Amino acid sequence: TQLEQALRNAIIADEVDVHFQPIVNLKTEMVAGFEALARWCDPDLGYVSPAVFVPLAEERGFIDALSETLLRKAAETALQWPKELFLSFNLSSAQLMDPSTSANVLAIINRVGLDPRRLELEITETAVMTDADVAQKIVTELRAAGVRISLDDFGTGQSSLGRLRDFAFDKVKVDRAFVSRIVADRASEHIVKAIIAMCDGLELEVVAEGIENASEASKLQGLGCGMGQGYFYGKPADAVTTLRYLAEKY
Ligand code: G
Ligand code: G
Ligand code: MN
Ligand code: NA
Repeated sequence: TQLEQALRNAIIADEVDVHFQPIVNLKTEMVAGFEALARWCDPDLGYVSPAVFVPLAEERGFIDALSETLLRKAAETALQWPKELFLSFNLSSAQLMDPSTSANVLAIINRVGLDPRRLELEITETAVMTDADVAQKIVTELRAAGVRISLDDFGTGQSSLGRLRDFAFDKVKVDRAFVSRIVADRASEHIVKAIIAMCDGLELEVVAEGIENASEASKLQGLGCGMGQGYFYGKPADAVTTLRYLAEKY
């Protein structure tokens, strides 16, 4: 298709970009790290969402090429940040079914010179479910190298608490569907409260996603949520804007 060809060309021409969204420590409100988010604007097709082109690359079998470009760019940018900030990068489900993913990821950051302990990989429950044995092996190899693993979009879709027990995660990202209702809806508040308590017990860090205003932020602070992310703290921004943001904060 036209879209597929345009995307293939954009990868070769190095035109797919990476933006960065801050993830903050909710107690100090200091930036702890950034999530890398792919951005692509084609001259003819205009802005295309990663929710469209990531699945397309998976389907057509070139997610490795796309992801390699994105991770390389993201890691190069992360080297310009203060050393303690982490880089959080999304892995797609197809990558969690491919046993060579762990070696590929480690080779890329090694080439760039990013310490694996500064890298976090976000994976979804759906991805883990497809082939749990392969996913488990990939995650074990990455964690052995010091990379941390986050469970993305927690609480929606195919949530299973058994997965938290059986699978080695470091962090849980609470889906923004809960956060966006946390002020108005008691049920959402109770659910988030329970997730935080459970994660405390399991020694997992918690990130609340999609915080858009001060009342959501203070509610989550009151519940003892460790970390937060959302438009209230910063929208995804390009590498240069991100550096400027850091310069103002530090
Ligand atoms: O940034 P935005 O809300 O448009 O992202 C839409 C979806 O695309 C989200 O689910 C996000 O996780 C996913 N996404 C964004 N960047 C990447 C990426 O680099 N790799 C993968 N696999 N998914 C990404
Ligand atoms: O699936 P994943 O959680 O990786 O998707 C992250 C997406 O959420 C990004 O595309 C980002 O643009 C979007 N996002 C980040 N913060 C907010 C927010 O505060 N509100 C909304 N509506 N979307 C957000
Ligand atoms: Mn994510
Ligand atoms: Na998410």
